[in-house]
Amino acid sequence: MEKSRIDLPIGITLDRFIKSNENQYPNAAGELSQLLRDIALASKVVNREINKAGLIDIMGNMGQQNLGGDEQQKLDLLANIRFTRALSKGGEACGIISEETESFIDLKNKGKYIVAIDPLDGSSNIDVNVSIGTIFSIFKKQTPQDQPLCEKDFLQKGRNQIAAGYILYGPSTMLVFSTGQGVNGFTYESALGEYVLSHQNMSCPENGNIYSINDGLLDDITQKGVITYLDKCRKKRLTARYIGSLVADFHRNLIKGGVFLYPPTTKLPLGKLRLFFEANALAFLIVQAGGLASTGKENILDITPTTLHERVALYIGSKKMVEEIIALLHQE
Ligand code: AHM
Ligand code: MG
Repeated sequence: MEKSRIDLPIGITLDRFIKSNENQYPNAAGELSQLLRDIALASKVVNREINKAGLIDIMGNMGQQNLGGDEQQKLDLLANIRFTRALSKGGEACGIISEETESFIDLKNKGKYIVAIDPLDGSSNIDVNVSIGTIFSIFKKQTPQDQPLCEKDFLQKGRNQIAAGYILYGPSTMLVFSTGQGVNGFTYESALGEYVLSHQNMSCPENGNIYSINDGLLDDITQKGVITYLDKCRKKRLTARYIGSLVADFHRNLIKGGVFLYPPTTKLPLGKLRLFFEANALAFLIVQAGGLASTGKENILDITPTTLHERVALYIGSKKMVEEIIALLHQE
């Protein structure tokens, strides 16, 4: 059954929004609502830590690398601890997999959801006071509840997501999420300690003026169609905008219209971004907002992952722009 969009007034708190949403479903036990509240709570703690990062000695990297080979920053690790702890104590998720850890964690409770999370994305921007983000996906455990949690519970298509969202730690902090009934954005009002609905039923313009790619990759891009697309963008005098924090680049393009590209390169032949921690959640959101997300060959939401940390090429944003990239890649 197609879910109807939630239409609640600007200014309503996240808590009331979640409650009203839940009331539409008489049989809802409130577990997903509680899970979303747990994520929101952890994000407030992370937000506080990010805000004071310049003042105390938690900046800088740890000198160790995570699984993907990226240097782990101290705040990445702190954020990972905060979210894991909140979900573990909350009890609604039975398992969590984070970009920062090799395997999943069995939270050893009766929760029916599993969470995939990138606790702090945009690591190269952490030390320089530029926007960063948290990205999360919520799925249902696939195997029967009484069976121990296993990898199969996590290796699900993005289309199976029950909810997904991100937190953008920018000039203001925002939580943007969807439970499959449109996308809503909440701005954090720190004086009240509350997220407040500020962006109702967000929709991504069908076409846009912005293209976002790391220009330094140009000579390493392995798909001719992408080079052709970028030439066309320049000829059309589109605007190039690239922050290097996926959540921030995505958020801007969602609102203004645009496309984000991270193609396969000679160095990273599968692309850089992780299906499970970055691409899936944003694909779920963009589709809910009327946009599209693709590897160029396949809809992101249709990919069945074979490993937890697998990477994908990512073209995401305004529908017509992504369709044009797909068409050019098909001509190769
Ligand atoms: P991270 O998970 O180590 O933070 O890497 C992901 C980030 C994204 O936020 C961003 O879109 C991309 O990496 C930028 O990569 P690059 O520096 O290669 O342009
Ligand atoms: Mg990341």
